Amino acid sequence: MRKRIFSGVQPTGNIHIGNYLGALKQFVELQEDNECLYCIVDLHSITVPQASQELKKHILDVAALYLAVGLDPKKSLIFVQSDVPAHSELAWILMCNSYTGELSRMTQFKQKNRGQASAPAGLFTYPVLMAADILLYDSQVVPVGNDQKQHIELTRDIALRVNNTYGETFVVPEGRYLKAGARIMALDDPTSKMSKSAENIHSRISLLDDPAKIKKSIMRATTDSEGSVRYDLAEKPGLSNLLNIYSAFSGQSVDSLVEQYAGGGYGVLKKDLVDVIVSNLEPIQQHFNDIRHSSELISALSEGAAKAKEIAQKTMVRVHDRFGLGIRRAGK
Ligand code: ATP
Ligand code: LTN
Repeated sequence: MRKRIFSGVQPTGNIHIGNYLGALKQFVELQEDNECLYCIVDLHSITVPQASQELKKHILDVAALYLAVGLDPKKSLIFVQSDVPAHSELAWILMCNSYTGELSRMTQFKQKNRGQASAPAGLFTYPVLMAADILLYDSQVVPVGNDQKQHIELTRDIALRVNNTYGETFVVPEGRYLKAGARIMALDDPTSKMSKSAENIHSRISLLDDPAKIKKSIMRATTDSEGSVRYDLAEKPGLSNLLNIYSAFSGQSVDSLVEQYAGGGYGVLKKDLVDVIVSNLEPIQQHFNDIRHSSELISALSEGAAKAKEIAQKTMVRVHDRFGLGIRRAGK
């Protein structure tokens, strides 16, 4: 059965292979049999300061990458969050139905807030804006990496709370998570996830990296001194991460890779992995270069925003009605 799917990616920094394998690849598969909305969540990205020109560039980069990896604007709605003002509006209403206690338990907030004497309030209420993104479109399924599980649970809690208090208002969404082990870890520190915001550029491979950079990042990736090729997330997190990446890009199982490289050292495996990544990213980069400065990209985003607004408007009429807000809009 066709489902309404929603997901979002922040336009901060270059999209990396963790985002691709963890999120974008699923987005492309899902658009075949579902009604998908994919949002570039620029309002989320300003929870940390952004240079305006950089942010504008990153929004278009992410949009172009969405298309380059295979999202088709004829099949999926692709749009920018701030083009649909209802996201912020619903976020406020949901904030009034969220508790400071539950928000302070969010691990992503605790991590991002670490060491700061005073954090922007938006960093704290970030998950409520995410809940608004999802609930605004009556989304049934939200494909995300495991790191977002807590935010999805919070979204469900808020939806149920509002439904119980104000009457049936929201569809309660479900998360669709990656298999264990499919989380891509940082190349320089396999105990933390690969992230756009990490300082060391060699901690990640961005989808737009050239072959020389990819080679450098993989060859210097942290492994261990044991030297034998074995999949063991606890004892050998660095090597296991490389095996996961290899397997995800090549479609070859981890077991068969272990067998293939058992006799050799890490160097051979790393060298082949570079080739596998480069050949997978090449067509994506080609497509990206073709469309990044095209009118096709701008019209896809405009059309996406217009259609998203229509759906959002309907939900907001319902929300206003349940809460007793917006007499004019609800028409009651
Ligand atoms: P940040 O550096 O700000 O934490 P990020 O790299 O986590 O950013 P997001 O925009 O927050 O990127 O995530 C986009 C999508 O990619 C989300 O669905 C997220 O769960 C997924 N994702 C992010 N990092 C990874 C990873 N290392 N492995 C698998 N999936 C990931
Ligand atoms: N918080 C998410 C990005 C995000 C999102 C969403 C994902 C914002 N709104 C709605 C799914 C649905 C992240 O950091 N990956």
